Amino acid sequence: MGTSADSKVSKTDSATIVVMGATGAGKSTFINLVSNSKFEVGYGLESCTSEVDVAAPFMLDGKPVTLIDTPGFDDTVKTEAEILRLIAEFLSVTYKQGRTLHGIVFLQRITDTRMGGVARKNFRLFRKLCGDDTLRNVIIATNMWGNVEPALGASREREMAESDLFFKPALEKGAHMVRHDNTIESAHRIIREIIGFPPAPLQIQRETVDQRKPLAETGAGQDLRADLEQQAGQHRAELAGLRSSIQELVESKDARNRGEIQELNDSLRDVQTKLAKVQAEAHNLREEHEASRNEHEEKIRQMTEVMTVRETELRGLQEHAQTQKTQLVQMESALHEAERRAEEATTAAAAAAKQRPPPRPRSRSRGGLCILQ
Ligand SMILES: Nc1nc2c(ncn2[C@@H]2O[C@H](COP(=O)(O)OP(=O)(O)OP(=O)(O)O)[C@@H](O)[C@H]2O)c(=O)[nH]1
Ligand SMILES: [Mg+2]
Repeated sequence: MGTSADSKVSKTDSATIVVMGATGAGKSTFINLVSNSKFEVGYGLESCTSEVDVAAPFMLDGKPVTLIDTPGFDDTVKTEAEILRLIAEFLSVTYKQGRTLHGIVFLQRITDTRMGGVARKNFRLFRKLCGDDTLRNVIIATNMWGNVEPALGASREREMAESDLFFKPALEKGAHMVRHDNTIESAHRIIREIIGFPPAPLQIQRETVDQRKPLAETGAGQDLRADLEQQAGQHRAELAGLRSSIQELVESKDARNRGEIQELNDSLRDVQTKLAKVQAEAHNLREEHEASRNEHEEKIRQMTEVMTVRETELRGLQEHAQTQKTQLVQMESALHEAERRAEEATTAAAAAAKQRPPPRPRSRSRGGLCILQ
């Protein structure tokens, strides 16, 4: 392929891993568990993480690992287009800085009774972000096993893995599916596996950086645009239906229909609001606001600078600890050697003492006579 992307390797000898999944899938909990971060964790229906956030790096197998927290596409505060833009901008800035991802953890609750439209759309957009080539760097981790009867969980897991509508196509292209039991050991197993993958740029990074595509023209952007157009089409059809029903009732000039006309007018306003929202979102996706993008990119750059400094500090600490360990080992071995030599000297002295002939009786001379004692 020979693009600039191919020549980019992980900037530092560290691993960067993005954690994704639906709102409430347990992304922040997973990150807090391994990195000792204090990201807010949600207990209600509202989304907790509405920004892309960098966790404190931690060491695993001698390598600093940094996890990136992301909001779900079904965020309750921001629209899908806003979330896509947030994630895409973060990925594009870090990629420009030469930081290539080791992989992605996609968290999926095993407690979800149905992989409905929202969950499927979440995963579809996720796949468009990654592209097929980087699915090898993806681990789909099912969690919340403690909240489901084991046999039921296993049957859902099978269904997700074997259905064309869910994970099967991604698994066939190299993604892995594992269980996460919310323990640090399980999180480490997942991260270790990802650290073992060669870092690879995601499709959205190649598109926005190497091919300089605007967000709306990327695979994920086009997918979202098509979805928004379809929603707008549905709303327009609904509006047309409502208008013609209202027209008929008005033309009948029957006073008894007044209540029904009122209800239909309320529904009409409701659908008009929904249509306006969808249109605004489509506009938001198409429009690139240079000033706000630059401001946001600057924020990300500052965030990633801190990330690099923290990784370097962590590596420095690790090296310092390693040097101290080596010195301690050297001192211990010198001590053992000194003890061994002392023991050898004692043994040699004892052996020499044994081999020495008994001392000849000493004579004492007294007045020229030798008196034997
Ligand atoms: N039983 C169980 N509960 C979990 C697990 N992971 C997360 N939770 C709970 O699920 C809820 C949501 O977790 P979060 O970590 O906030 O989820 P999130 O994906 O970061 O959510 P957003 O930031 O809103 O997108 C919290 O109440 C967590 O305590 C898990 O592995 N097992
Ligand atoms: Mg969160």
